[in-house]
Amino acid sequence: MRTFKNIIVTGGAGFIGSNFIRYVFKNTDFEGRIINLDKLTYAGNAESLEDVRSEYPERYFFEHIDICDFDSVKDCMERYGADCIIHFAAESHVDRSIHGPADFIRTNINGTFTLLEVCRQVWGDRKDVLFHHVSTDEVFGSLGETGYFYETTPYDPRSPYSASKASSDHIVNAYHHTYGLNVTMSNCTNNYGQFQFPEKLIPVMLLNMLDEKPLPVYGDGMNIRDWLYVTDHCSGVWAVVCKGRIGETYNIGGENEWTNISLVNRMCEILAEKTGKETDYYKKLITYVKDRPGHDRRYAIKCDKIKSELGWNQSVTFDEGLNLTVDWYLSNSKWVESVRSGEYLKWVEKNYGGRNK
Ligand code: NAD
Ligand code: TDX
Repeated sequence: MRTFKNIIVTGGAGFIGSNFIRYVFKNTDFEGRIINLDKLTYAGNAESLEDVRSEYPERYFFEHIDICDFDSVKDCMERYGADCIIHFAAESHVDRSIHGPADFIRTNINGTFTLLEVCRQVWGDRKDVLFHHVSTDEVFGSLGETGYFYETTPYDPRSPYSASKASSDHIVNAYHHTYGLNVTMSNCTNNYGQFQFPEKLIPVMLLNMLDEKPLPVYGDGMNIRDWLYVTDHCSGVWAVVCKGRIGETYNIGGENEWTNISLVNRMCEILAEKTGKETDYYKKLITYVKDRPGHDRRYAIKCDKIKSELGWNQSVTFDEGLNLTVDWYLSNSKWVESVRSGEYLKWVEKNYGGRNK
């Protein structure tokens, strides 16, 4: 079991990173400090961790830094004496990568490379340190009706997003094999839960239902995704960080496949139960729209390795997770509005000196 004193979490103001930081403080026996290193792009919202900031003022720190900025990352690592980096920061939305791939290449590839270079310089040959890289099942490509992605499945990325993540995975592995850097990696399926930016399927659908707007289902709605509740991803990452074998990759999955259209229908039912409206009131909003170019048909992951080696398991069922998620969005309309309107940028300006420009 590895222990660390000063962990840098990159992308800690994003959806999974913010849930991860909260998870580690509240659900593990970690006693050290966490430094949230984030550029605060449109997807980052430091306010998502306001509860953590006020509960752990001596142990939680925020650094407004771009992972592509070598000098600032190096200074941050040295100032805090970081002995672990858990790397979530990325451009993460496939649709955006189709419309504008440049940021994906810059952050996901050059940013990961920059972090690794800093680690190599600052850590040298130290073996009491760890670089954990958070990646995705999308690097494996697209499945037909049968089969699964294993850790050994050859990479076959097909969108600018997945190609940039695949590239970063290879660079991480290269730093392990070539320079002996202590690394671990995890590749996870689709996450959902609180604080997810309203550009991904579940929050888009939910917020459109509430606003009585069309529910845009791409193509024939029969694309399949494997869904995992975000805190189950967090516990998986933490298990790999603490116990995973150095140089190894672990798949993390929900074992919970849904076609997009069945999922949207299920969300209509859940919301109708909560609002007292007829299910059809929401279902009539479903609108089939033009498909995403190169839309991967099916993702499904086998995660036996993390289960048998590290004792990890999912703990939240899909119905529980969807109910928790819907309840959270219903009672956090202020967060939703601030993210949608850019109001949180004003908050950042007030709290972090207006550097989020
Ligand atoms: P997100 O888009 O919600 O958050 C990304 C965070 O990274 C934001 O806080 C943003 O400000 C920050 N960031 C972006 N560019 C940066 C830069 N240059 N320097 C510093 N910070 C920067 O993403 P997410 O959904 O939380 O995903 C986190 C990680 O998990 C990503 O690496 C993603 O590839 C991976 N992943 C996501 C999912 C999913 O379903 N969302 C599934 C598997 C893996
Ligand atoms: O409005 C929509 N309508 C729709 O039909 C949106 C936003 C999505 N979709 C479809 C496309 C996908 O088949 O729903 C599915 C899920 O789409 P996204 O939420 O955009 O996720 P996906 O493209 O599967 O990628 C996600 O999972 C893997 C994350 O965004 C990635 O960061 C992660 O690596």
